[in-house]
Amino acid sequence: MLRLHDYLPSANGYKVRQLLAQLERPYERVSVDIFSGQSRTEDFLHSRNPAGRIPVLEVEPGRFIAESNAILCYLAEGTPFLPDGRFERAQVLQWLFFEQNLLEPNIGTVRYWRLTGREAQRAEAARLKSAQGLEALGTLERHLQTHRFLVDERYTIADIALYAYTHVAPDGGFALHPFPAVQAWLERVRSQPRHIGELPPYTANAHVR
Ligand SMILES: N[C@@H](CCC(=O)N[C@@H](CS)C(=O)NCC(=O)O)C(=O)O
Repeated sequence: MLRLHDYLPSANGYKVRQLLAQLERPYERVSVDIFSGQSRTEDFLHSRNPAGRIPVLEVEPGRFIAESNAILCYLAEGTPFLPDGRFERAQVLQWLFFEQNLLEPNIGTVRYWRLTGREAQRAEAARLKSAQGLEALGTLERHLQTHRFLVDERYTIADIALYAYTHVAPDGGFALHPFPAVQAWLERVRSQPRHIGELPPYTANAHVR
């Protein structure tokens, strides 16, 4: 049985839960309280993920994969969520790398800082990341003006990965009304069978006191 080491409010974890639900793959969820340091213990760092982060998928006892988008690729192999063609697969990777390089570190981080009381201490960094997050939304908008889904006109793990932080961007102060094609795409993603719905809010211990 697959085991997912996870923190429910994590949008990176949400991506994996979303794909597992759509694949109808049973799994055991192992809760990791990242704000009490459970992903930074010696055991976690040495046996699960040397980077000290979730999500981590345990594919069989003692074999672990970290990085949400690597986990998506592993699970989607041989399914309609990852195209077979070399070109289409590279396009999926294009969007997965874009997500990790330009979307999650900007939109995800500003949202996290804002929702957990960390933004005021990092005002200048937040301003820069907000500008870069808007640029990432502009990139998505440009592509989605002429495409129903990110790759090959069908729903793939690229859509799952990009949806995770884009649908909660307003929590980070990113208004979505200037991006109508993005909004329409979010709706198309939400209407896919077995969509798992909302991302749970941060736990109380995520907030700085
Ligand atoms: N690039 C990684 C990012 C993982 C990540 O940043 N996870 C956060 C939760 S969203 C975490 O575990 N943070 C705990 C820590 O840094 O101690 C991925 O896509 O999985």
